[in-house]
Amino acid sequence: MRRWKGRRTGLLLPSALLLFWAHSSLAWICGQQLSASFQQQNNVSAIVGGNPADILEFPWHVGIMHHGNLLCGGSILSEWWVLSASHCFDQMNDSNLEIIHGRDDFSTKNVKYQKVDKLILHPKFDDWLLDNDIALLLLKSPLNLSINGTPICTSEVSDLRAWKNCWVTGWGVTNISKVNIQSTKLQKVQVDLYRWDWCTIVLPLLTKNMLCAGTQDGGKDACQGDSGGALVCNKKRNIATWYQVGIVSWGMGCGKKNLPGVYTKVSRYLKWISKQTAKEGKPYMYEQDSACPLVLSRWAILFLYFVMFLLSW
Ligand code: 4AZ
Repeated sequence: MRRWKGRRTGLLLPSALLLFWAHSSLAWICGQQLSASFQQQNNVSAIVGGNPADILEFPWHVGIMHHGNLLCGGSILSEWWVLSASHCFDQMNDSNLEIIHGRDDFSTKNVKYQKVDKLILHPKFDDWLLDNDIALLLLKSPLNLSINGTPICTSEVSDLRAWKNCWVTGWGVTNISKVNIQSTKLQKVQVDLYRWDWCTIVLPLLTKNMLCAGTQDGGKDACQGDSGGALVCNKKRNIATWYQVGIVSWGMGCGKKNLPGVYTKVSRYLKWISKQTAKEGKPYMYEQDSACPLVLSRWAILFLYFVMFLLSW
């Protein structure tokens, strides 16, 4: 009995340290959404057919500002890096670019700003086809990662059938008939990923670096101003973690039936991202498609609390 008591006390300290590490690391572990409130509300029409979103649901979403105006959306990849679309920055240098993060309403006073140090556009970006529509933004100082500023995960998985529960967010146009009206409150909408072969029938200019997503009846879509924002999904075999599958890129109008929105296919660019980020001395590592990814979810934390409870009892 006494031996068990001694062992128990010996286990208590490592467990407490593990718990402390787990809690503090949750902020930088990617794709974790600490609010479990992906609710459907059907009373407001926005992003085009969406609903208001809480930043705790999409803590990786950022806005990219140019001279104080909202230019595009983006997503946090790490404390140093933001992912967005190349076409947002056509013929623009990196001066006067800033990101806003940590808020779902960018009209509120305490929005957090962070200056951009370097803009990296894809060298093969085609501004006519919008092929290779991807850009990396290196920040001047690192982000303070927290529950309302969390990186999104990326993965090598290229088969779209591996994904479920896909959402797109943005501060873009909410009503196609009022193209100048952008939303100051972040909007979210759920969309389905479509097979590339089907997409090319309705959108013949699609390249292999693009994917298309929408809904059967139309009416739900990203729109002007949402560009650069993330299309995120869960893996069918891991619904606790969010991955960025696409970047809002283009479309023929917004929310039209049988004309889905077009997104840059992120899995085609993971090696490019790794190379660019390493070159700048701030390497970003994406998830290899291993059979057993390390997922430190809130369930793991709860389990650790349970172990602590048993040990201290
Ligand atoms: C745009 O102009 C834009 N419906 C973005 C997405 C879509 C259309 C236009 C998709 O930024």
